[in-house]
Amino acid sequence: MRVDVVRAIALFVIPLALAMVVLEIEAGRVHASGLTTFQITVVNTTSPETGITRGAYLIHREPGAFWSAGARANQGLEDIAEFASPRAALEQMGATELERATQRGDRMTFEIEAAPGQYLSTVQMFSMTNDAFLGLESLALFSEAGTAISTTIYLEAWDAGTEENTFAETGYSGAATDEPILPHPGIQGTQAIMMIEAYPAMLVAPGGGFLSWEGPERAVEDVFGGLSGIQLVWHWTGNAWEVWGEEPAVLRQSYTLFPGDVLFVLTTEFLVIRT
Ligand SMILES: [Ca+2]
Ligand SMILES: [Ca+2]
Repeated sequence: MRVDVVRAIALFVIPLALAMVVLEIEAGRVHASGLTTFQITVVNTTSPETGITRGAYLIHREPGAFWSAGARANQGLEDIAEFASPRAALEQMGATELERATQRGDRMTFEIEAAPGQYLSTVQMFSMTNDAFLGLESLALFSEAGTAISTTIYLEAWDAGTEENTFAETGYSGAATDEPILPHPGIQGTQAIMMIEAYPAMLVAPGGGFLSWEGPERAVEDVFGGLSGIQLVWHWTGNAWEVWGEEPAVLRQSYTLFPGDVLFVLTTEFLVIRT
């Protein structure tokens, strides 16, 4: 039985691969819709231990759009670095809020969607400092060939250059300064680990095809909701095919997809399945 399944998968995967090659030709259109999901996890490894507050991330096309080493801080960065307020970054730059990771060992996870040519930048404040921040600066999310990148980044502390570093003597508000963004002189070494996992979209040609789920754990409703053309979805349980639904309404019930799950999808339309 298992051999038959493998053979059947091979018969469908080869035509699917050809379909993907054709689709690559239309890469501009496909990529413009932002088909790659990235799951990003930040782990607090601060030393000495402190909190990483809420902040913001920005997906952008120009390197340095949020911040860059050696430049002056904009309002979005300054407000996060000084008092953990992402409001200016959200309102003036179109950034998105990030959650906190309060103690060493705490982790926070968020997801983004991005297209080739886009960069990711993040900013979060260090508790118990004047204007120290944890940040990722303009990470290219794709190779020049357009392949989504999974990677691990070791983040260090930066000085926003907008306040004197006098926290131990005078408290949260240091005197204003006008200095460039530089590595923080008082907080050295890795302060957080950021793991970035790319989950590109999957494609099924009209007629149908097998799908090996490569995304994170997901409710089927979130994956298939909004797609049209689906006639039938079967799920391989390990020794038999189980019918999951004959129409999208059924698929919007309580099934969950796990990494490695194999599906067979019968469809009348070309499906772009976002992970
Ligand atoms: Ca400073
Ligand atoms: Ca200030």
